Amino acid sequence: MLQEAAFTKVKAGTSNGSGADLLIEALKREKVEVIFGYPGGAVLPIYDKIYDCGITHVLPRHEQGGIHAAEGYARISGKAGVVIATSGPGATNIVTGLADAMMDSLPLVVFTGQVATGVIGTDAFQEADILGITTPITKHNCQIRSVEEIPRVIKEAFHIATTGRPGPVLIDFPKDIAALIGEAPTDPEISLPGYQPTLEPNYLQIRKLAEAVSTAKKPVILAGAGILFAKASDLLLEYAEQQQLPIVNTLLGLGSFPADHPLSLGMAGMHGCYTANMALYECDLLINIGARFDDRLTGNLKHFAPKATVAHIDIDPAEIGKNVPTAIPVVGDAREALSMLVKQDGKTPQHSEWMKQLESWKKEYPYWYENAESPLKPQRVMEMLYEKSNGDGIVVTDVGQHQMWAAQYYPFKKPNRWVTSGGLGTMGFGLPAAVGAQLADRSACVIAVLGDAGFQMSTQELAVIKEFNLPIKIAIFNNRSLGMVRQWQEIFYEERYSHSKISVQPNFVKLAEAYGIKAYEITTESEADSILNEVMEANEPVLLDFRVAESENVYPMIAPGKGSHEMVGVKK
Ligand SMILES: Cc1ncc(C[n+]2csc(CCOP(=O)(O)OP(=O)(O)O)c2C)c(N)n1
Repeated sequence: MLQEAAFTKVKAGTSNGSGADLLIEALKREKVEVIFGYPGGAVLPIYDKIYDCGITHVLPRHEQGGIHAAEGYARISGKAGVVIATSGPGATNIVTGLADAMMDSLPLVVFTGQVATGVIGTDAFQEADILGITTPITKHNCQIRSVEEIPRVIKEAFHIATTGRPGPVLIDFPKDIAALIGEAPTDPEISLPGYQPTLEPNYLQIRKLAEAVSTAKKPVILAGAGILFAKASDLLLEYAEQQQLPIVNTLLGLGSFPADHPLSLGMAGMHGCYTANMALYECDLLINIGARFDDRLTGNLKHFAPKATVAHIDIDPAEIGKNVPTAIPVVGDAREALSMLVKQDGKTPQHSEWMKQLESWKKEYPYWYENAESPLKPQRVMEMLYEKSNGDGIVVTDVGQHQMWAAQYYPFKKPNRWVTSGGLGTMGFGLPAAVGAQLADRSACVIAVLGDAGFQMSTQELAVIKEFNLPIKIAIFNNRSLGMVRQWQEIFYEERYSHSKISVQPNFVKLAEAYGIKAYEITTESEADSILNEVMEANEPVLLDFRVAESENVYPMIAPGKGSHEMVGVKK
């Protein structure tokens, strides 16, 4: 029931206050520690309550930076990232981040301000139909219609964002409802009959899979980010060791299995390693756990895993059979599935020939490059970042060649040390995502690996890094070009470098210094060595402008339209 007079006779189990009060209360109930938000007219009633609410508020310098920071926070903390943006341009500025989070299954709860209910639909000042705009790129979205429903809608939003296959949820908040006084249940029941993710897999399907494993001669597990969301890395290790199953990782699944384990074959896909791609091509049983058979992983589907019986464990039934015909579908949570699999009896596979083959590929065809003192090789820089951070950093990347070198040359031994924009491939993601990652884990050594072009899409977030003294090591792989585009133009467009070389670039060292951040330009390996020794442990942000070779390409590579066995640039 709406009422104008506040704080009169509050019934047990109910709260009384403005819509904005109830929003803050609900966030506290969800134990939200940080809000990434940007104020404006439509969210002023909410910002008035944020002023002294006690929750850390981070003001990005662009709303897109705020939502990417929330994604980095969600990826590392395992909790939902919370974003607030005002109506109209504030809301439309977060659209890319929503699409990014949707593609990479990141849990976000996003609040947008909306014009007052009385003027919705009149093209009022700063009105945008954000529900219409974001319907295909959110897991769920809705508009608040009354004060009473606020606690329930917010509770549902956190539930939907973080359970099943995680994803972004958007709540549109009209300004008048944020200001209106009302009464609502403090901890309402939620009932979502249309949303009941299946967690426990069907036992018969698990039996079928266990039997397929016991008779396989060339089995392989493809481990995706679903393992990380399900916090199932320990069980993956136990199962892989029990059955002696080799593991291939997707880009987003890196870290779900220790890269230095003898059963690890490394990353597959367009720039994955020879062994992982060949294992997918030659295997007779492919067990996909929590990956979505993305085209950058599979290459041409006609040639993908042509000899394999495919099993696919996924919490999202829509993923199973979407791209690859699947003989053994298993719908459920990866942790539940693995805990059932480790308990199955049955012979372990007799596959010593296969294991020998994989071992010899690993030895013969590792990632490779030709080093030089100058110009500095980007692969060497990545190796040095690995060495100087003892392989224990959180690596956050932007999108492009540097992203692939980071995936290749920073072998993750633990889960949740890797933040990258995989599905959408969003330039401008890296720097703000590093902000969120560092806020999620204050003591970690966070390394932001960025291209010079992607860095320029979100440089304004240097201000946040300085403001919170986040000790992020910002490593720019500066090749004075849109490197990945340049590489494709070199290989597929007869070296016609159409708008991929950057002729005007700011001095990144001076730019960082303008924000009060220490910075170094680095041109040789020995310079890199001494500066990294000096700054890696620093308890303050540092920007490193690595002047890397301009025409270095990422290899191996599966060209578009080719199968995973048709890599070029493999070590001879
Ligand atoms: C927002 C956005 N625009 C365009 C692209 C297409 N794109 C992919 S990689 C790339 C070049 C990136 O250059 P840089 O940031 O310098 O990284 P590098 O490849 O040189 O390591 C471009 C333009 C994209 N992924 N995202």
